[in-house]
Amino acid sequence: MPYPKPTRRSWAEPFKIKVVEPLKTTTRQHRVEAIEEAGYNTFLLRSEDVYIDLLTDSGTNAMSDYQWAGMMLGDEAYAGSKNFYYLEANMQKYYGYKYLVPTHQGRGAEHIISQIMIKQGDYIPGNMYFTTTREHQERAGGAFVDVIIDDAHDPESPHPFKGNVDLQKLEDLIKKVGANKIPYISVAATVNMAGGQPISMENIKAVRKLTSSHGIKIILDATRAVENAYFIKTREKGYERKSIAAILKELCSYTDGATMSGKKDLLVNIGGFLAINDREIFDEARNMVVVFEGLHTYGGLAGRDMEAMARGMEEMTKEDYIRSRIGQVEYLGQKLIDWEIPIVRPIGGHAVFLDAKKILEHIPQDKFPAQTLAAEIYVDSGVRTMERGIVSAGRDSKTGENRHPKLELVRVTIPRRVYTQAHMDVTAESILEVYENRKKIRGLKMVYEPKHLRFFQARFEKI
Ligand code: PLI
Repeated sequence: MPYPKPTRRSWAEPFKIKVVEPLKTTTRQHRVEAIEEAGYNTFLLRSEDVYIDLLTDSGTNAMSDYQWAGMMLGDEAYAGSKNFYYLEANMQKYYGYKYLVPTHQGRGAEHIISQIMIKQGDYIPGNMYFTTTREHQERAGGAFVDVIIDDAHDPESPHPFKGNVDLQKLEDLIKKVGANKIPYISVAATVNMAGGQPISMENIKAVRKLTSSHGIKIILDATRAVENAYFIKTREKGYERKSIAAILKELCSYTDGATMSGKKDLLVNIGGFLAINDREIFDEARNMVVVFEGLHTYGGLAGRDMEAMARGMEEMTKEDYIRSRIGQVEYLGQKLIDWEIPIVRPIGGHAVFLDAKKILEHIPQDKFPAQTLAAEIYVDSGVRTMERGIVSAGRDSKTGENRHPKLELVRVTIPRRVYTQAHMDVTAESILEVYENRKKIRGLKMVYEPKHLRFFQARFEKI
């Protein structure tokens, strides 16, 4: 069949490929055995057995020649590495916070800020939970309270800013428990578990106003804040002509500090940081990092890793980069929408989220529809995705009961600058194949459940 003429001009990735890593293809029988051996958990597969790896966008980025060149300039001094000072300067330039504490990755920063700011019996409101963030809040004695808008829990709501905080829910919590029991609100940009959905500038400004009047701090989870800035630019009135860099800095300016997983926006394979404006919190954090991560000028990282992060900050804010980054996710998502496969709408920043509840509506949530769907996609094509539903939500820390999140999703996550449009086509076609045979799919039962962050290591068997 001849290709139809295009209705619009195409754009392409703003880079060309200099080094390649061969992919391994496997037979269906090999994959049937591999997933069984992995306990139907895609986290337990060997990467060697995976064809296209869309498990996560965390640490899976392709670095640029500019970043690799910087790796050779690693100053591996134990103390006062020059790469630290460069990273600090770029953090101040692009994020605008005063003080920097490097950590080995995002959860290192979450651990430190939680231990410093949270007391036993405190409440930490947030725009939906993230797995590691909530774990550290609970370990410090706090209780997470979800204050995201209701639209975020509805995969079909077309709200352009499903990451927004519901100000009424936040105000109600402050009234109920008192501002002195709320050390900070944890605001994520974008919201991973909601489907990579952004928060609007108008909303974060309103959160700032409300929290300031009660003396409550805002800690931003800036992991994908650049992607959030892109959505503000393309969706929010008044920001169309502002640069991504200016939007990012404005977003951060309404907050008191940030935890950061450099493994996403910063286009590297490892690294993170805590950034903060308050001098006392900084002094405590700088002291604590020595105990848990490493000296305050490396925080568990090699000098070369800090250099790569600093250079990544310069690349992440480039307009053509971020447009192609989100454009690739959109390309995959739009294909699935055109084929009427249920996904979270609008399409997110870092991933397409399949609505497993709807796709496998014959499988009840306690038989793990999203876990099942991810395993089926792997068997079909070797494409690796991950569960974001009842397994990820875990158990209530007080009652020990399973949490039943409204969203039961499979995340098809796109690493930055790694795969081509053809890989997206192969992925979409595999998802279509599984979707068309969905009635034959049966659920799973959990046969091993780890105590913490169970989704990483839980094991399942076919029913
Ligand atoms: O994986 P870390 O420790 O560098 O970062 C933890 C972390 C914090 N916040 C958010 C929003 C994340 O997405 C996050 C890590 N995300 C992973 C690993 C993911 O696959 O999405």
